[in-house]
Amino acid sequence: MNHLRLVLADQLSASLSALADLQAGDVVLMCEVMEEATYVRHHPKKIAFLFAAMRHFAAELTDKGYKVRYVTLTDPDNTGSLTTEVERAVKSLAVEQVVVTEPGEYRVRQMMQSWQKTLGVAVDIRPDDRFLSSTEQFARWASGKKQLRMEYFYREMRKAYRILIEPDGTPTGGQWNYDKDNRKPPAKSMVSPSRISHIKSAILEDVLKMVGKQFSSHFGTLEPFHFAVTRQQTLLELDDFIVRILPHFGDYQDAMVKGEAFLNHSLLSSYINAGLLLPLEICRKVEAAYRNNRVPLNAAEGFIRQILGWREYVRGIYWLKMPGYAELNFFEATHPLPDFYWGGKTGMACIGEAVAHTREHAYSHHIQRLMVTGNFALIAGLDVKRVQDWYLSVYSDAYEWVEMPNTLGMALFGDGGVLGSKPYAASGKYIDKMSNYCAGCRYDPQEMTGPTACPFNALYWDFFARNRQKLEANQRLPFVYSTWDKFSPDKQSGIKDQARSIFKRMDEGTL
Ligand code: FAD
Ligand code: DLZ
Ligand code: SF4
Repeated sequence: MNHLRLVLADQLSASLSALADLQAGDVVLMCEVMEEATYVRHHPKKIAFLFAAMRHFAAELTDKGYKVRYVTLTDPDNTGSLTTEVERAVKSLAVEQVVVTEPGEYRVRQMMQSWQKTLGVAVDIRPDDRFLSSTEQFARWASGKKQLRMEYFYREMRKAYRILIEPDGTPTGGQWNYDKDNRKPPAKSMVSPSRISHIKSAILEDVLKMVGKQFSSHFGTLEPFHFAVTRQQTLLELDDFIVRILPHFGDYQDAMVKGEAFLNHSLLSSYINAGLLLPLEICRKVEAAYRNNRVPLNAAEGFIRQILGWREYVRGIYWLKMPGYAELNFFEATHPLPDFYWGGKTGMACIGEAVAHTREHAYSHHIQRLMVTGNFALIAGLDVKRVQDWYLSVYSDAYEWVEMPNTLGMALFGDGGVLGSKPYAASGKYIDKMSNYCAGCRYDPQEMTGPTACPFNALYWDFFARNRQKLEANQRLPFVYSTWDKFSPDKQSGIKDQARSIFKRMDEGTL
């Protein structure tokens, strides 16, 4: 029986379940399709990264002797969608069964689940065992719990995989979490460590030319292009990160520095999410580096927590809560997305910086995503769907399973507390402490009202005042409302007037 094995752009792993038991006569199908490249207007760097990595992966399979049907975007016969390309292949190859690995997006799973009926062919949807917690295991962990806190899930994962666990079952170093040693403000004159670069292959050059022509109207610059596009190249980046950059990862995890997009972050998320690197191999290598005294414990544990903890946890939440999760909007936030998210002019140096990094690299680091663009969207009440579309399209690592819980849940508190116990709202003072942005800004983080007051300050208080009914009972916000109530009526109305003026300037494009 001949099988058609579909491999999606984010399934580029030799160990993929859809490729297990590959037999002579089977065909691997990979297709670049316009529908996937434009259902949100992805950053050109993300499209080029995925198409080049797909082409390399296909070439590696061909070299190993497998039959691959690779459909390029500009192939005149390309019908433009995953469904119609699977249909075309099923018909022309007289296939009896389609084998796939479950996709990372609910939308794509719905699509796959319809194929058996609409295409009249058996479809075998296999679990994605590259993740370390299956959707069933996560559901079991979540079952009966009032609160689904990442920290407790993470401890279970550490025990299950015996990562940073001593033979007697206790956490290495005696603690589960070393965050008290992490998250320092930026050191003076901090710069990003250098990164290794790769020689561009002919495959990559072709893709860059094609993407440059086809997607020039999408937000973001295509070149210079710095991504690794083969497993070999991503392994080089991983090893280089562990040796040179990881030792200071924890210390400056939350720091933000003008002109420095990467600092000590790994830049590995796009590779992990596309399947070029596997989460378990990364955690094992990082643990080995700690045990060989090459990386301190706070850095190793902090990094492993991101991958073994946060990454698996957000994926668990996504599949546990979908499809209803996508419809949540706890604060009924509907304000249109201001132009400055798309590179329009703004005097807010922090936003300008985060958006510039995003445009140039299809990347900004976690704290910029959470505490700058995310925090602004939260306290300004920006439309949750538009904000999610923005995050999904502009970052090279974005797929709905990871983007949605992070944006809707973590940054916007749009799920009302499924993922976080309180909104990550912050005033300009937090950004001033963790960055050197404010010194070069038109606004002053110390001022609450007036034309040069930092917009984050009044919006912060206005957000809590506006949403008092929904937040007052939250046990983790004890001081917010008592502080607000201590403000004089004049101060309160001054803040509200300031917030109104900020919204007006935002809508006029002069903020
Ligand atoms: P590092 O800081 O080096 O972290 C190491 C790794 O840990 C990352 O590569 C990633 O695999 C994992 N990780 C860290 N934090 C998270 C997290 N919160 N959720 C899942 N994995 C995590 N991450 C994505 O991969 N795709 C997204 O679409 C995405 N959207 C986000 C949207 C918002 C609003 C926020 C606040 C965060 C988002 N994140 C997303 C999480 C995080 O910001 C990125 O994983 C990280 O910035 C990627 O850069 P890095 O590889 O240098 O990460
Ligand atoms: C993100 C993306 C893009 C830009 N293009 C393709 C494509 O042409 N072919 C493909 O198989 N997948 C693509 N993807 C990824 C999918 O849109 C989707 O996000 C994931 O496969 C869900 O797991
Ligand atoms: Fe951002 Fe406010 Fe600082 Fe300006 S003053 S950089 S707007 S936090």
